[in-house]
Amino acid sequence: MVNVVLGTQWGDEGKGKLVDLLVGKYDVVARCAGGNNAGHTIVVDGVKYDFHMLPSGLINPNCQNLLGNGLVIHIPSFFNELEELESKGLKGVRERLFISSRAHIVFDFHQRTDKLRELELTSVTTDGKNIGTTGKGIGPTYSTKSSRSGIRVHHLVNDNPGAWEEFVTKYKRLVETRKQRYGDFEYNAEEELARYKVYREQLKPFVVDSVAFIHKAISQNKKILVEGANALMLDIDFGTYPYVTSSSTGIGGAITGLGIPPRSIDNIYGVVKAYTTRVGEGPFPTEQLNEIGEKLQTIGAEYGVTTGRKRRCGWLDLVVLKYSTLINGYTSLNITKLDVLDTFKEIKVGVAYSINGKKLDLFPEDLLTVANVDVEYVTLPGWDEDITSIKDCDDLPANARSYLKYIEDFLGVPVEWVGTGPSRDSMLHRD
Ligand code: 2SA
Ligand code: GDP
Ligand code: MG
Repeated sequence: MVNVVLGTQWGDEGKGKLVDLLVGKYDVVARCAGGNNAGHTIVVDGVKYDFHMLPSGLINPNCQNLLGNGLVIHIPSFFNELEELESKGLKGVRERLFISSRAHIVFDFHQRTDKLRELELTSVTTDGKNIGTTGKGIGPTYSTKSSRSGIRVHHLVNDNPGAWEEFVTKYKRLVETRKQRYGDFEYNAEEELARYKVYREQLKPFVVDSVAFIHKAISQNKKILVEGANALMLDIDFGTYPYVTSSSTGIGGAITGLGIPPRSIDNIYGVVKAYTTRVGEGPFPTEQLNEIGEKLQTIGAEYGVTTGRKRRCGWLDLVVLKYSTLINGYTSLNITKLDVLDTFKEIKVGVAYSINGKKLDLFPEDLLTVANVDVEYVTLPGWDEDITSIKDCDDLPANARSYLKYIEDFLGVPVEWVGTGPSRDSMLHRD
């Protein structure tokens, strides 16, 4: 059985919490795309665990965890995150964690050029806007991957004679081409190489051929959960390009990032925040640059886990969700953070876009169009009641149930889970 958890909006919908809730039933949790830009928080027994790159399945002591070939991995951050989780009491983490030999390595120069590119964008774009990346080197590493000059994990850990020398040559060539592109920025390549000589040995026990790993698990009928990172509207093809991340964050990334056949996938769970948030630049039609947005931001504690940035906030956008559902084919949904809406007397939902009075059929590809759409809203009554201690969906206030039903009917996808608070037990399940 292979099930997939995906972000449906612009990220931070609460995917980590759903994965944490589900992992008890799974043998393997696999990440398929992105790197340490996929921050999420899981709260278990009052302890808050921050994840950036590692799979959330590490919380379950019986679960194996894989970083697939579609990932880009900054090795110092990998070890830092591992040590931080161990210091919070997670046991046996090292024995249950595996890295694909085909994943690409994020070097410090990728992170440096991520920031240099952001600076450059502020001067070369007409609106002076950069992407608002996490600065973790994600885009530059996918760039070197696509231009076929990237360095993969197997290049580092290879024991064949001459392999280390070849790694050094590739590395130096890459640093040189980055300097040609960005100017001779100060960079201590020899120091980084010395560190990698040590990482090489430290990393070996984690490295696997992930194709063999995942197909063995499938053939043994193991239960596999694919943990999506970021979200559909940040997808390199389908998101609000160029204000996107550099990987396939939708269902396509689950397939190419792990090497699994589409037919092996059973369920695709879409995680939907009951309102919308976005970090970084880019258009956001239902954004509320007013006291409503501020209230959502404050009650929802909307800060980036990786960079601490304030998240922009607005109403739920069903035009986005319809588009996201078409592409990813969700079999059921998890509506999260419904409790954040508890004190709103009225709740608006974006249901259509129009431009110059003409209704659009679908979320548009052109950002100038997105930036200029008029959003048609439907106003639904709030419930004005604390739902955080409710244990059964049937006990939710009538208006909260109507809100969920409205989403279900609009998208034609059943709501299977409802989040009513940050902790593990604040999740209602509907059969
Ligand atoms: P990048 O660094 O190249 O992937 O950035 C490109 C765009 O993708 C957005 N992005 C994200 N949006 C929401 N959450 C993300 N993860 C962290 C979190 C972010 C943080 O969980 O909060 O801590 O700030 C994430 N990662 C990338 C990014 O904002 C750019 O718009
Ligand atoms: P992810 O990137 O999709 O995994 O999401 P993040 O962890 O970055 O952001 C979601 C945030 O919302 C985290 O701080 C969660 O603890 C919190 N959260 C998740 N579900 C709920 C919920 O139902 N209610 C509330 N109040 N918080 C939630
Ligand atoms: Mg997140």
